[in-house]
Amino acid sequence: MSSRPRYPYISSSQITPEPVWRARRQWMQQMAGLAAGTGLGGLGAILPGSAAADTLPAIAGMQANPEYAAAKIDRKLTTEKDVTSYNNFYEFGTGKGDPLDYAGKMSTSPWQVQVSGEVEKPRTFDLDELVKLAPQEERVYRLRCVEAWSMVIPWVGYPLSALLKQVQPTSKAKFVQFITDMQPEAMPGLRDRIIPWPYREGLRMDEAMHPLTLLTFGLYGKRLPNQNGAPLRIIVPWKYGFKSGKSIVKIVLSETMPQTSWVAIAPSEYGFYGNVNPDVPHPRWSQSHERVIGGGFFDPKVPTLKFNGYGEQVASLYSGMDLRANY
Ligand SMILES: Nc1nc2c(c(=O)[nH]1)N[C@H]1C(S)=C(S)[C@@H](COP(=O)(O)O)O[C@H]1N2
Ligand SMILES: [Mo]
Repeated sequence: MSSRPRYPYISSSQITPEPVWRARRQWMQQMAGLAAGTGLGGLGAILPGSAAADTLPAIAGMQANPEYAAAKIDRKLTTEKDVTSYNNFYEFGTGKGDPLDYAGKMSTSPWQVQVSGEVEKPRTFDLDELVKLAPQEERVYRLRCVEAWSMVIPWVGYPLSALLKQVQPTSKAKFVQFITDMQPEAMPGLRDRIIPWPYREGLRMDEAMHPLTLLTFGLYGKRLPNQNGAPLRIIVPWKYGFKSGKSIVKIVLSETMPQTSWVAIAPSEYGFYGNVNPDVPHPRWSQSHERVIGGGFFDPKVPTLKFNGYGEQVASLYSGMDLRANY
């Protein structure tokens, strides 16, 4: 994250404009269909290249929710190739290509998630049980990252609130912490002490319960590839990428603000909130503009939007807060 990407630009030879265009067009058609009241299948059913074996059935059958999906996406979807080959997952190394090269060895089945802390009903869920909690929704979001680059990714998942409601947070629950798995045999990055492992992230309770905060199982209608955080991760679309922990095994609710990895390492650079904000530069780079992954070397950067463009939905969570002090 703080280290320079090894190959910061995707060369134009890696871009496949036609499939991008096709995916976007099909997405728009799906949106139009839904707006017209037709219940179409999920992305998994319509996007090209969705290998049936990789499709997560209960998720792929979900329907898109036009309220959250189409309106904010005024850019092309990032190609599946870029989404799955240009990653941050330091357990597998700090290079953007390391997760693709090394995450294949991570074991993702069986998988359980333990939910504990300030809850009335602490419980350990099997992955299948979590998939079954899914309401009929599927959404597309932008993900932005601290390096001031961005992608538009058709994530597949459902609001984290559906899971949190199952365990009944106590009145003391003010924060939620997400803890990533540790598999020393499969994760060469754990030998480097860049992060006090395991990777930990967190949200305030109201952020975690916000309908835009997604418990994510897939992308492009398929199960998450390991490098993107299989078998489940968090996506918080109005925050920088580091807030979205991958390959989560524990969720802990607490009364006090939990420790998070990046705040522990570099508190002056990364705050607990991590809200996308063009007015608050990172100490080592501006956040006013972002490079769109998949564009050409000479494509101009585009202006970054406050809260990643989701201000209408989330700004009220921070009313009265100084977002410069609480970065
Ligand atoms: N466990 C874990 N989760 C993580 C990271 C990590 O290194 N380890 N990197 C974060 C950062 S800095 C970013 S930008 C996003 C990248 O997600 P993506 O590779 O799916 O785009 O994952 C976040 N979640
Ligand atoms: Mo990041």
